[in-house]
Amino acid sequence: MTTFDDLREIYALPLPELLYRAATVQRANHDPADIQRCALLSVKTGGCSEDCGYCAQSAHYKTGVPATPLMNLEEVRERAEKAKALGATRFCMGTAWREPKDGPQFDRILDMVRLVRDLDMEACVTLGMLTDEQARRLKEAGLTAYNHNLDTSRRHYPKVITTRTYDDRIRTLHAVQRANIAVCCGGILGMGENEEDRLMLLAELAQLDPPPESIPINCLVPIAGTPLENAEPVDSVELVRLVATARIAFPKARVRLSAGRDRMSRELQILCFLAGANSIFFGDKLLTAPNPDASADADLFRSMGLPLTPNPSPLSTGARGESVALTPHPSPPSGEKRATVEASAS
Ligand code: SAM
Ligand code: DTB
Ligand code: SF4
Repeated sequence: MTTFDDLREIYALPLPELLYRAATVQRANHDPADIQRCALLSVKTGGCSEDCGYCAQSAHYKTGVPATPLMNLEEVRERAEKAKALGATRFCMGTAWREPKDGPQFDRILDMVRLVRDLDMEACVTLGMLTDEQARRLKEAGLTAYNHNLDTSRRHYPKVITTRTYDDRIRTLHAVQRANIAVCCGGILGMGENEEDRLMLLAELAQLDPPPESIPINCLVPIAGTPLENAEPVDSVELVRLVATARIAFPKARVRLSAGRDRMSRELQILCFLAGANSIFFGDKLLTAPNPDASADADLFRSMGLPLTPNPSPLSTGARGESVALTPHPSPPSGEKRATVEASAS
């Protein structure tokens, strides 16, 4: 198992060596042209009882995000079909809940999972804390992965969230694993933690058995009205180092470059992909915050010379193991386009 000391050693390598090792691990375990695109939908927004210091949806802060009821199935179906047509291979749904209550709302979530699976996409949900029985029912509905982030190190956690503990989070991760659902678990950079805290988070992830199937690395999207509204942006090279370290420590995982891409240059995002990130959220909105829009991401992929198909080579597989190709390959980038230096989104 990778320890904190191992991680620190990897992280501190000279950057060219670190990137070389990360790219080597990447190529040994993945098709380097395969960057998964996941769609994200907030199926129940706002009014959450937790006090997560980064979150637009906490009822503890005045963020201007109104609480809305749980979406109906038809709306979710429409969004999922659209996402699939745009090339998403995973559909992720989030709720602003501390935990789901059993009853009609949880039953509707199960139906949402079924409808996404029936569209042949991977289904992921993030609903807060779960019981063993809820995890079992999600598995039965066909859930591919459960997203539940540890967010930061154990020691930094109480500075960000007071309404639940680190061990509460770990208990849910274990319930998910007992139900044989893949774990999607990562964190947020830029919440006042230092580089050691970030490595401590990776060390916690390394203790999960099996290790997470996917690791979202979010950069804080500062939300006006939350305690972290004025947090400093994350240093770009620190982000790249962390992505590369995660790639080396978790060779098989999808390392997902998650929130915060709309404030990253195209070049920084590309550096993260070279460092081993192989998944993004796409669509112009995350849960409540902005994300690069479809045309910015089309530019990003075009500039890398990567096709916009969900599975660009026979090495990659679709939601249920089969190869799928939904859209034609784009034409290769023009020389003029490649020479342009510009920020990717905004
Ligand atoms: N309520 C559930 C929970 O907390 O587990 C699920 C929804 S919650 C919004 C999903 C994840 O989004 C959080 O665990 C956090 O890591 C991430 N997140 C929330 N607000 C964010 C922000 N402003 N910037 C970056 N990531 C954020
Ligand atoms: C994750 O790690 N990042 C996504 C997803 N899992 C659910 C959420 C990002 C939220 C960004 C802030 C917002 O949209 O409110
Ligand atoms: Fe609620 Fe999740 Fe936001 Fe925390 S991160 S306030 S639990 S929606």
